Amino acid sequence: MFDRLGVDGPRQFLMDIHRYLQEKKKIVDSALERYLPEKEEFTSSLRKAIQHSLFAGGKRIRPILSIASYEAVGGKGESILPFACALEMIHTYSLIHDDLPAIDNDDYRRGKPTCHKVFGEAIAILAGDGLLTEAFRLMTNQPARDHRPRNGGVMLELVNEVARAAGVLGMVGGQVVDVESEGKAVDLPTVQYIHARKTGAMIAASVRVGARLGGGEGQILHALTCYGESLGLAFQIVDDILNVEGEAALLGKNTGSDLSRGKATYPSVLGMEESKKKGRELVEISVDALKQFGPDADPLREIARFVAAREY
Ligand code: GRG
Repeated sequence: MFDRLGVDGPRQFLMDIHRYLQEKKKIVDSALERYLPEKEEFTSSLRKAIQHSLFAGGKRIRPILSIASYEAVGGKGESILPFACALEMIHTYSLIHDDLPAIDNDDYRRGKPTCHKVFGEAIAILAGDGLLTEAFRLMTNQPARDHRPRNGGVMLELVNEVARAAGVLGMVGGQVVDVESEGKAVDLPTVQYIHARKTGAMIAASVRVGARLGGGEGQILHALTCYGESLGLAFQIVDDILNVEGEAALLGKNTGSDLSRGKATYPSVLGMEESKKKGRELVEISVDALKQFGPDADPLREIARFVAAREY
């Protein structure tokens, strides 16, 4: 098996992770369809722009991580789904805005023309704003029964946690330093700062929200936090590597843009081989963090390895 982080040779799979990802993606996709307001309820251009980006074929890694984490701690049923879908809405908003001419100016995303290419900049900005806001409506709009989880009061804390990961202390804050670092020589702590916030915070929050909603606390939550943070950083390192070595057709977006824009990335600071080594170490740390868990955490273990091996 070829591994994106440079690990060669066959390995034993704990489960069929591709089937698992497909099944969970289907569940997330149909929940997203259900949770969007009815088509009569909002303006057609906005609905079309949101649907274009939301259903363009994303991997759904963040919602799937939240479900896998929820199930790893014994969570049952569907109360995770509004949070899982909210995380995907926030992620999709960030991609729409990231692709805008004022930021990365990308023409393709998820194998399709970017939102602003199809609908114009104004509608793309508003589609992103709409998705971000819908995410918070969805997280706070659940039936009364879902407002009484085992550890009462946790719902408000979870919404706060998602806001923290998405906002100035997380994704948006990291993105600002990313934009401001373009074309400059940056050091490793700066790249780590950018990656941990721009990408890592939402991935770690996805894992933590799933765990907390499923009733995970104490040592269990601590271990899953360590898993999520290491995996989040590894995810963006692989993304950096794919921007150099990946295939645009598989990725559904253009490659080589980081170099041409002088972006702060792991390969630009550490070089390709060291970046792969760092990515491997982080994936190992994330899998090691799950030592105390049994087979219920196998999906999380295999998702970490999927991240290391991903081609898209
Ligand atoms: C407010 C104008 C304005 C911009 C904000 C916050 C922001 C823009 C951008 C966040 C930066 C960002 C896009 C981070 C995510 C980077 C990343 C690894 C994206 C790819 O994620 P995948 O591989 O994509 O999970 P799919 O398409 O599979 O969902």
